[in-house]
Amino acid sequence: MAEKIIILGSEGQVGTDLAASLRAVYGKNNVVCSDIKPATEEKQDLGPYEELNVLDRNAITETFRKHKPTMVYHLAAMLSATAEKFPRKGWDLNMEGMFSIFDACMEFDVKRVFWPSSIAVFGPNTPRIDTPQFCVMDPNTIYGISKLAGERFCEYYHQKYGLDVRSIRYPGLIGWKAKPGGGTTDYAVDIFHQALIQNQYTCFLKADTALPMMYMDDAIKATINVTEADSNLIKIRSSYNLSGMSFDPKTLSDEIARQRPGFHIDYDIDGRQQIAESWPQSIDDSAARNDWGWKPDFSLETMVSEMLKQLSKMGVGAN
Ligand code: AKB
Repeated sequence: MAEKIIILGSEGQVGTDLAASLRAVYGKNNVVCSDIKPATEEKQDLGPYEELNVLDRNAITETFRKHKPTMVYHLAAMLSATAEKFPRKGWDLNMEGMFSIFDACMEFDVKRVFWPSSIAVFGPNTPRIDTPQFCVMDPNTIYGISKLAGERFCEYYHQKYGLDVRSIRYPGLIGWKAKPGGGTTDYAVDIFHQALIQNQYTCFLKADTALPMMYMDDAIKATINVTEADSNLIKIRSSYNLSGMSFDPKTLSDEIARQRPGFHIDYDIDGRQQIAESWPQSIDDSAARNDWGWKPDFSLETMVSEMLKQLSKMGVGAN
């Protein structure tokens, strides 16, 4: 049977890249994009698009009835920094959104569901270097708490109801097609825009705050690979640790300056520093490597060169 895919949250940072990749593989009409943002002619030219609020169960039922998806990627969520500003809204969107999509997947017999978790599930008492797959998890942000609860429900829905949910813990993601919104790791995308615009960036995290990061192409590869892997290979039904690279703002800015002489970084630390300090610095992803063959392609050097190249092509910093 031909696959029919629905992406919830397709206008976000991951959704934008994922939609393009899935449409290239499955054909544009077999990938339905949906987001709370209104439809535009431009979006509809790229393929089917539904304006959809993941908290609106009736609208979700209608959309699933209309498109009969075989696979669902549920990406709609509020990220760490924004959820700290709007805790109740963050909790409701992240949890209720997940329940409404999982329930619709059960009702319409969806074959597979992808739901992203995050390094935010870890907390101040988690080992911060090479963070193990299984360890103390005591997140102290609303986003992290909702992601950890979500992971438990992924496993629960799989064990109790047989829903085939797959999940990975995204590190900070760096891509050029869309900007992130409201995360603690957003500096690692903004820095490239500012490097091209004014060869200078003011960072909201301290110079030596190392965090796990990943180039978007690797994140999309992992997302599609874990969702399409044979069911018997998916041994962890909560969420897989995933690693690409780890760096701090100083190391990233040194590499940008190497590739773009004259670039310099300043620091003006804000509340996101506290969130970053509760997260791991690097991740042990051996379970993902062993179970479904995960392997990243991009290093710090190749990621920086791709980001500068692609954003320049888009005209960022021109004139
Ligand atoms: C955030 O910073 O909130 C996200 C994440 C690590 O999940 N990028």
